[in-house]
Amino acid sequence: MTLPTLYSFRRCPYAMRARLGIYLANRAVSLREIVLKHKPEAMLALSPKGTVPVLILQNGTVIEESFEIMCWALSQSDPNNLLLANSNKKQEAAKALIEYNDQVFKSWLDKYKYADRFPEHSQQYYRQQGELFVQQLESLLDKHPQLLDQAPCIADYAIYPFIRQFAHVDKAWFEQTDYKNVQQWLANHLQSEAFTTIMQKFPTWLESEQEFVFGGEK
Ligand SMILES: N[C@@H](CCC(=O)N[C@@H](CS)C(=O)NCC(=O)O)C(=O)O
Repeated sequence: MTLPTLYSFRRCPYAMRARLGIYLANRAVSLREIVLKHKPEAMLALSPKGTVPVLILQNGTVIEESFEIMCWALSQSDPNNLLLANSNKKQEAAKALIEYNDQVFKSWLDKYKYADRFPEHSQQYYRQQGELFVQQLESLLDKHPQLLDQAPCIADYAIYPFIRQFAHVDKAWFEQTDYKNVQQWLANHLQSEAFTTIMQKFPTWLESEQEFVFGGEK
């Protein structure tokens, strides 16, 4: 049986969230680990915008946004109710958090991480802009152990790979902050089986090489 093909890059937070969605939905895909500097022609032919992740379904449909890949996987099987069925209010809240992450926080994160490329402001300034989101997450996590409830939902999985990057820019700084809830939430997710599984290493896919099955029934 042919499987959908996922073009992925291990360290990309968008690709991490796609792999988390696929893993948590027990979907299997054929994973092609790429190198961003040498994107495969086969991928660019189907998705010229040239970002990962990209999922190619058996019927040729191309899904080239990480959040949509999560939704595709979870709409088929969602044993942990990550899509928050039965609560429109929480679905809206999850969507708003993910949108803020992708449209606002991510750009401050990039500037904080690569501050030398953005000399208009100091690295500390960029960090402070990013912290506005971290503060929002901290208050949510004051109310419950996950962003919107007792159990994690799509927002937790879509967002923590980015908070991980933010924390890793200067680990010593992050660890001494007062964001105790975010620290604990992040640490729990990073120690989880889901994260360990999605971070396993795959050899780089080259046109001639074998693919690797990722995910599937546990
Ligand atoms: N909106 C896209 C963004 C994906 C994205 O920007 N991925 C980065 C890697 S983390 C990428 O592929 N960048 C292209 C490059 O660096 O050449 C999504 O959600 O999938």
